[in-house]
Amino acid sequence: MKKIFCLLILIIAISSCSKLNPPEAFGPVPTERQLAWHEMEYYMFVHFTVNTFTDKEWGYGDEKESVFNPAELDCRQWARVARDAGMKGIIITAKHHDGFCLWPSKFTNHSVKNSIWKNGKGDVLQELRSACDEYGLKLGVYLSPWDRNSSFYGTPEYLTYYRSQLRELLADYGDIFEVWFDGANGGDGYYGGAKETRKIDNKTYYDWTNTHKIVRALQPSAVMFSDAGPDIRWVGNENGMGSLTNWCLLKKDEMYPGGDFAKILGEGHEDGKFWVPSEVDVSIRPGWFYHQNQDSLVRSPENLMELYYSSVGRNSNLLLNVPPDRRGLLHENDIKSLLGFRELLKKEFEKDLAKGKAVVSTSFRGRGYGASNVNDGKPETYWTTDKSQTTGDIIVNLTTETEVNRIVLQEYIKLGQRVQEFQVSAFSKGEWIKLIDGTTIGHKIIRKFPVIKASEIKITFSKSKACPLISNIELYRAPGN
Ligand code: FUL
Repeated sequence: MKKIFCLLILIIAISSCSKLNPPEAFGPVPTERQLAWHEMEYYMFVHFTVNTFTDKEWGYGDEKESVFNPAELDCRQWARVARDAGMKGIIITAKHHDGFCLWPSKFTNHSVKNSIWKNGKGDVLQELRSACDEYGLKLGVYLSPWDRNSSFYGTPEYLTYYRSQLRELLADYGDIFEVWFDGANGGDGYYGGAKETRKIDNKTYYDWTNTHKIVRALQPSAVMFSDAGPDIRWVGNENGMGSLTNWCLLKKDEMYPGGDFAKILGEGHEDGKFWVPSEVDVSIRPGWFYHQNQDSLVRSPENLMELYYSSVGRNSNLLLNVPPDRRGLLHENDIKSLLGFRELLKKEFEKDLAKGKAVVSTSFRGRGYGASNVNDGKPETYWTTDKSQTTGDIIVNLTTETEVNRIVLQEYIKLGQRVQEFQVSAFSKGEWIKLIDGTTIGHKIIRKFPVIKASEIKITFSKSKACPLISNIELYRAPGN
């Protein structure tokens, strides 16, 4: 009897695990490295070079190496602050447009090895690598294609120089999660003493295809960022504004770094053939580099919260620049804002009101794809409809009238980005009231609406390229209205 009972339990367990008729991928899908990147959501940009000491944003390339002397440099402080602020990694300007290298590159004299910092024996990249490891952060590198110091810039030899430096960075500093290729290109500069204007053709000069191969070979898990991908795209502005409609898709073969594509970069291409999600890069101060006269202009915790909504809340990652000062430390004002923002964030999303609540849908695909998957806390489960059905409703029953003012929605992007239009409504005082008209979702969106007392929240997926796949829904009552 006991044996039969056990067998029965086993059969029930096996059959409840086996899902029927799983959906197929629709359109482009993210690679493993892109999926890992989506999970990162929020990380630090560090702009640091000779400019920090010359008070410039773009160094001309003729700066004496001796100006670089961060006497109290402490990468552990940067990493500790980043970790405490809730960030998952740090991307550093290993070389900015001035050409000065923060590591002792074998291919130039314009680097830390000729500075007086640590008698020329220092290596900022090495120190940051160790600090990131200690604090559980990932490391990324920015290597400016434009080099105002190099005499090679503008000639074919420059590509060999650039790629040699890239190889050093990718081979000698452990795992790199993102390689950042800037779009600013060509103009006047020192260029080894020539002091002239050098223009290049963005479309052809850099031969990016072959540079990308180096990254793939040396760091297969790294994503590459530029205006046009290949893995991650610029969002099209430096103000921290992601686009409400935001496809992770791009016709990247029609784009090139430094081109005039701001609007397209924000929204992506609905019919794009490649998965190239957007990253929002923005500074905590007016400048990218540290300037003492901007100490009072650091963004407030509340302002950082707005940035979070307009980036992470709009299916983008947030790359927030926090530039170290001349000591080589993050400034006290910046730290205060970052940690203040971290506290606000905790309060904003303190208690998920959808958690543990009954969720129903007008229809679902069958066993394994029910609406209860959207609030089970498991990113691998999702609700979906029949193959032929591209619309559907999900209702979260809050049991009693509850105040709500935020919603988080996530698609199961492993099988593609699908939702084109959705609405959110609340059942309040006996009627349905529409709160939000939305377009795309993707990895994640977070939307605000005025506080409403509701017993039920309905999400209507009214237009989708294929059956919608929703992996997560959260509801919050954030402080304020
Ligand atoms: C731009 C650069 O010109 C700025 O100096 C900064 O590095 C920013 C992130 O990208 O293209």
